[in-house]
Amino acid sequence: MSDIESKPRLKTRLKTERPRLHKVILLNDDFTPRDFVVIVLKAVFRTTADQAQRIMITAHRKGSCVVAVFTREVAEQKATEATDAGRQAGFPLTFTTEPEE
Ligand code: TYC
Repeated sequence: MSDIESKPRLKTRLKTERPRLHKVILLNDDFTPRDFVVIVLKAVFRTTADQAQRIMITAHRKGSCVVAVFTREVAEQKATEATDAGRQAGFPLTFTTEPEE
């Protein structure tokens, strides 16, 4: 018998678990203009001007800020789209994702 053989699972899943949500995180840098960060937040994450301003200023002061939470696919898609918008304009603006606890 193989050493790695495991007992058959007896429990059947009765409930479908909700997918884990992933945070999109905005990282500060020294080069991207503040106004550009606000434009990207409004366009990609559909925030109001006021929310975008607060998120940008928090990342600027603290180094990073959670923008929003989504399913993994949507979080990765939006982080990529927002990071690409920065690259296209020649800025090092970066958005990352991480799973929620
Ligand atoms: N720190 C940038 C500046 O002073 C502005 C900025 C804010 C850039 C937030 C990125 O996530 C960021 N021009």
